[in-house]
Amino acid sequence: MVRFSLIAFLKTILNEGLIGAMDEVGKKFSEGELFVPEMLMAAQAMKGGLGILKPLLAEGTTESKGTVVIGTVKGDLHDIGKNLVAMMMEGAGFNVVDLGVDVEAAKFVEAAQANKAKVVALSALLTTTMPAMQATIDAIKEAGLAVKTIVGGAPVTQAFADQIKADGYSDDAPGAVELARKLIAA
Ligand code: B12
Repeated sequence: MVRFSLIAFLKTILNEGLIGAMDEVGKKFSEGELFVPEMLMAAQAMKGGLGILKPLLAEGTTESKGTVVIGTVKGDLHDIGKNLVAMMMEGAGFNVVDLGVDVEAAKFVEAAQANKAKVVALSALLTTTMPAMQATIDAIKEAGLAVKTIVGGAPVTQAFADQIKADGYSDDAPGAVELARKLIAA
């Protein structure tokens, strides 16, 4: 009971405090009211907040549910959403191999092979880097890996995920965890 309410509390901090504030920053950037330095400051604050939440969310999980390789695709430096997905995956008991940002397709393939990953999770925040998701999924299929691919990030949609033949899409981090669970069980 206590654990349940702690998780609900952490989710409120995440969704209403951290992510809500970041949405506001994005809106103000679009409207020309904030600029890249302010976005960077907001990103630093978000990272600090996530650093505090991460150990609390991971508490109490023991047995690994399998390995998830995650990264932001080639050309893209945004990592807040990716970090959030990684953190929630860890919290849910997955072993997470985080390749960071600006990750080449070949690196995803290599890491998935080396770590016997069950899921490869790709993040992209720019419309210009969405094609790198397609290139990565193509490379994974060409390598013949028995791994499920999931995609996400603000510009990504279910239709785009279907188009590039990803196994799954979610618009948020808890959804990403659910997807990974379902795909592994299937
Ligand atoms: C912070 C930020 C930055 C920071 C990034 C810092 C960092 N360490 O990440 C900095 C300042 C570096 C930056 C740079 C740029 N940015 Co920027 N940035 C943002 C901003 C404000 C917030 C992004 C964010 O972190 N959101 C919060 C997280 C939690 O949300 P999220 O990433 O969407 O993730 C959630 C879901 O999408 C999902 N998810 C994410 N990944 C995955 C993966 C999987 C597998 C799954 C299932 C789900 C999933 O779960 C997450 C949690 O719920 C957005 C605006 C916005 N509101 O999106 C612009 C935005 C993405 N940036 C934009 C732009 C244009 C740029 C620059 C080109 C600016 C410039 N002129 O230099 C550069 C690009 C640099 C590069 N090559 O990548 C545009 C993109 C426009 C477009 N359509 O392509 C946006 C939309 C701003 C705007 N309104 O114009 N940016």
